[in-house]
Amino acid sequence: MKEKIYFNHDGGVDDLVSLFLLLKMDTVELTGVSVIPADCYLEPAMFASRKIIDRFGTGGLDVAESNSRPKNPFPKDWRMHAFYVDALPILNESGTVNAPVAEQPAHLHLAETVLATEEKTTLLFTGPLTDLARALDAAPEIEEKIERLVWMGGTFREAGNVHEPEHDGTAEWNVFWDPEAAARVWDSNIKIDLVALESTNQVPLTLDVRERWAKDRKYMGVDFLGQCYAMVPPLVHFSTNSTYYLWDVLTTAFVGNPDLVKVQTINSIVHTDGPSQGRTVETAEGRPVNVVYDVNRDAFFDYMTELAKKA
Ligand code: AGV
Ligand code: CA
Repeated sequence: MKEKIYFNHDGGVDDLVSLFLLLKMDTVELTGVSVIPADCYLEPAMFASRKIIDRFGTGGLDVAESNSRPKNPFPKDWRMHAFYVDALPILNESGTVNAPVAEQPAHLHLAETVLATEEKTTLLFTGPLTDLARALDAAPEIEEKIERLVWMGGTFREAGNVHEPEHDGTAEWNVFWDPEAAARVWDSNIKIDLVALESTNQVPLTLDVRERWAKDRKYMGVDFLGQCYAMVPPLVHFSTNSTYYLWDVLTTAFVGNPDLVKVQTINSIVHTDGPSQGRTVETAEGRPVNVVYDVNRDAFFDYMTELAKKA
């Protein structure tokens, strides 16, 4: 039987590519999609999501809008990316947008979808955890219907990827945007699989990957990958604040093919205040999380490119 997946994302290039790849996996069934305006603006990210579902899906999915708010907002330049994906000709050829907008806000849509699904649901989150924290407060009974949470977030390395005033650089952005939400989920009994910077650092966007997608652009889905990853800066000489990694796509690929990675269980807490807010720290008193700390890089890029060829 196919694994039931509910996907909450925040409209970045790799979030939207993740949605596309999920629609191409025959081992999973998407039960719901929602969008949180964290690393995106909501309107273009909603349109892009609905158009990706129309173009690459088989129908039957609506998309819910989050009304969650940040503690620490994302930089505007990064949030603009959703406008570029939404404008791609490949998503606008039909001139129509069919996938409906859900009536409920994302956190209630999540709760309703999980309760309405007979089997337990795997939650896939590639942005902050705010909608899950709010869903748990609004409908605590969902907890026992959640198989596990797979989240792109956190790191146990010294260096995170937040480079902001008043912060010490130890956090990963999806935790930093709303540290309390992560702490709320840590407080639950949900099983957590964390795709942390340890593994995502091993899959930067590089020029050889772009060249590979360019060579195979005769496949519509591979052309779509190439167009999307033309919008963001690759790793060339050294990593900068804006260098792009395949953070969320690795997280999504882990759901479809867990053999790509290595996992280790770590007890951890989340810092919610001060200059280290959003930092995930290993400590014996913490709760267990399964950390994806290593990936077979070549097998990962092969896997996602082969999925794209099915489009
Ligand atoms: O921290 C990684 C998360 C992922 O969910 N996001 C991007 C991915 O969607 C935030 C982020 C960190 N560095 C970034 C980010 C960058 N250089 N550009 C855009 N987003
Ligand atoms: Ca994201």
